[in-house]
Amino acid sequence: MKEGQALMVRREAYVAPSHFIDTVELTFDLDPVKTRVLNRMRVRRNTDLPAQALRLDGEDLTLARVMVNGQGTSFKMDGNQLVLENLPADGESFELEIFTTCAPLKNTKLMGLYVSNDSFFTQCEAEGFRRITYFLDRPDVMASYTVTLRADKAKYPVLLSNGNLVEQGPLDDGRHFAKWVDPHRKPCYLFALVAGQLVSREQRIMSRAGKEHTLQVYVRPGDLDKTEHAMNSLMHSVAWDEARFGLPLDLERFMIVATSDFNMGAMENKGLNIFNTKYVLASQATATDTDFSNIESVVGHEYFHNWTGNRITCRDWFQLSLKEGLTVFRDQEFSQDLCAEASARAVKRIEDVRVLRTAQFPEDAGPMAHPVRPDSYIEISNFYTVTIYEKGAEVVRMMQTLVGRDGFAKGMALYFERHDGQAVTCDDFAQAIADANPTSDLALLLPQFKRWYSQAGTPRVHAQGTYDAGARTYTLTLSQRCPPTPGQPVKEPFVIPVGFGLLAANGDDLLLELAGESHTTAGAHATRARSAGTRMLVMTQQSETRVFINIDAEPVPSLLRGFSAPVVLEFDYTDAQLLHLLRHDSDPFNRWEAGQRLAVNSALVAIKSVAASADNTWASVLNDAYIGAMREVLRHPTLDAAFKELVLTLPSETYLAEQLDVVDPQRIHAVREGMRQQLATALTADWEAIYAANQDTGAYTPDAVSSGRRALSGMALSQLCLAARVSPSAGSGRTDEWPGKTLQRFKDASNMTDRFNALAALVSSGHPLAANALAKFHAMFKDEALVIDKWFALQAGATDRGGNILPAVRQLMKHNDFSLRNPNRARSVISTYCQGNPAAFHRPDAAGYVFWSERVMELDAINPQVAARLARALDRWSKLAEPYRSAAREAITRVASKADLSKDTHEVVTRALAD
Ligand code: B3K
Ligand code: ZN
Repeated sequence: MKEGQALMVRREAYVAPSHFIDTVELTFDLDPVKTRVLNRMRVRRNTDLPAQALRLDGEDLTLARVMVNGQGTSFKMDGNQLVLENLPADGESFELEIFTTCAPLKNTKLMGLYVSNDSFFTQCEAEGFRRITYFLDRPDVMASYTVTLRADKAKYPVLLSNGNLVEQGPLDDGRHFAKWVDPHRKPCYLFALVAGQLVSREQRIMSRAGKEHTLQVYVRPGDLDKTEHAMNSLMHSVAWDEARFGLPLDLERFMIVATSDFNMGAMENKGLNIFNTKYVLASQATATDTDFSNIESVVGHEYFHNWTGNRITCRDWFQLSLKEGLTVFRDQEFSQDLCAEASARAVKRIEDVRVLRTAQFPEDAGPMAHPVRPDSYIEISNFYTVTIYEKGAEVVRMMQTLVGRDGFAKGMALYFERHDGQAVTCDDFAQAIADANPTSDLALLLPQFKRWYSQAGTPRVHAQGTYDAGARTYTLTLSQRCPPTPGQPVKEPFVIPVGFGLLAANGDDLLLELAGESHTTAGAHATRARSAGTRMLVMTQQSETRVFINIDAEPVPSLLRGFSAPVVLEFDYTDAQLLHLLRHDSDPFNRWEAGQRLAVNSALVAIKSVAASADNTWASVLNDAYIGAMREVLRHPTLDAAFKELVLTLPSETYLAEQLDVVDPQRIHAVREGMRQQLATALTADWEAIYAANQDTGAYTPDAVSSGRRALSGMALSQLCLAARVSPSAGSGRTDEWPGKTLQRFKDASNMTDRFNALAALVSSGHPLAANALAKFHAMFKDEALVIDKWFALQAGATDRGGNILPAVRQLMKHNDFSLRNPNRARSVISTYCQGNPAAFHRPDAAGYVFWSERVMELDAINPQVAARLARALDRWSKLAEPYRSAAREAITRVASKADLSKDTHEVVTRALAD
């Protein structure tokens, strides 16, 4: 890869397509070695532009024939493009027929048409359709598709494509065919086909409008008993989108198909979603509560794309967040709305924010930082990022905050009224939401609000509060700044909604009255002026001050409630103030956040302390007040278990690293481990009580309440096994019994969550019983690929003891069950080690980085998308302390200098080196 710059695609260079393709008739003769594809299109020139050649994209295709209106025609190749000149130049349509072949069995990139477990699957987003046939492979070219599949009937009894099955029947030589017509125009990235030995669970449903639909979930024979949850999730999704946004299912038949070889989570192809098995298959014996909840949100996510993404799609790939940010927002809202209790909604919000802060904030601060609507890319696959998805969802969430929930629903309605059937931009979306709410802050501030789309980086909001006892006022000053990011040295102020409250000494929310704001006015305005609880302060300036009046005693401020904006909030809280918020804040997010801040503060003091303990062990990082507060949370009579588990979970090593200018991963790990051990030993009796109280969650259901109890009891086991190792005489004095009890729990468990938690507790404590349990676990689940992924990941992610993990990982790669070609399996070992186990990966001897560079290069030759994701493990190299920093740089340089690197990996490593 040397052309780098030349291959850069720029948003500003967008031009409409030279031609339109109105209809596409595809005929496939499916054969793993050589599949023949006949593509007959009706094409017409875009008469708004000067006449020009038609340039069709293609990749790894063998071209056999090109015909225009039934006649052979001249063409030339320009790189990967098929160039047709001398085409009919009037606005009339013409028929273009292209005959190509491709080799699905050799397709290890898993883009285009490929074979997995003897079945055919496709993945076209973003630019995979060009690996199936020559085409205008861009999302603003929308066509009607008719697809005929022909294949051996015994080997491929099920033949699926988008839309409706209109005809099927036998052919000669044991072959058969199926013909599908999609009633909806679509961009080619939503095309899909599946062929193979599959079975399906089927469900008929009736929409609110009285229309009947068939829902199907296709899996390999033997997996049918693991499809009930996916089907239930799909039914909930259909009902939710109709109820919340008035968006019904627009197809007679909606299919989900699972495959075990898939680059990502799932794909929203029109009417024929293709999923990674990880997000479909679940039974209580094989899937954890987290798996169940991920399935619910991914099934929801893909289904919601049917409107946000498919009915209205992206004009170009720079607009990716138009569909992804919005659809993540929708799946987050869906999961929250399915929660019966308010506390479970809060738990879901905290989990979402945790992902944002541990994955997106580092991205926004590193070499791959990009705006929610990027300005350029080399390989679009690299921009399916947490910024586009999760930060994009936060931007949509802020819009909802600024216009209200009903206002947002009105905005969505206007968006569909204006743009249904079109390929549009992020501007079109924001404009529709604002226009539907003309008096809202969003409408008034729209150009400034849209800086969230154009400026990268995480803004930092600094807050300062002063109480004046004489004047009975509380003065709050908020200021914002956003650090520079690649290509954007200076930022303009953002619109930042800051959820705000003031807590009295008894913990109650104070009445909020702003100086100069009348409270004599009647009606809605008066309510707004004098409101207890949360008030949304909309920041627009670099710095602004507000004065709250009639405050009788010094309050404690609660800022950024509900995490109302994707920013870092800086406020110089005292420990006493944080303990007050942890105890009383009416906003559950900030209650949790207060506990996290306390833990972060203590961790940072230890990490930054000059005098490291001689052997890098840390016995008393946490103070008594913190431990007392955690005990109070554990013993709290009404807080629910899921919330307790979140509060007791210490900030991750990655999150702590982001709070530092120079990162010593070993030091961070040692301090955090010390904190974990302190909680384990100081609270042993409480952990025992918690385990006893939450051990039995009754007949298995993956609902929020019982999942929360399993999560908390799993945490208790893990803490008790840790206590047994570091302090066998703590608590009841018999902590050394816990590893044995945990092994028994592992054996007796009636569901995967309890079983896996017990196994993980043994493994993470490094107890000798772990080896035995791991072997048993493998033997029990040797035929369950998704469980074996967990088995691999647990070992690759285990606590490093004296550098033992890297050799174990190398050993795991030699295991019979290991395969580099299967993305789930490769990720379970390699990504877990390089991206999920910082202390094992960042070795002073650089062996972790050597391993990383070998795997990136090895994977790059097989599957560039998987390689490029792994390549991002060293994004934050420039923050590392020595010797890590130099060694990491050397490893990245080694990858960057490899000949024939894919443009995926090339883009990631060259951006990293420019940091
Ligand atoms: N839209 C797909 C992502 C496809 C990525 C291809 N590199 C999944 C999703 O976000 O729903
Ligand atoms: Zn999506």
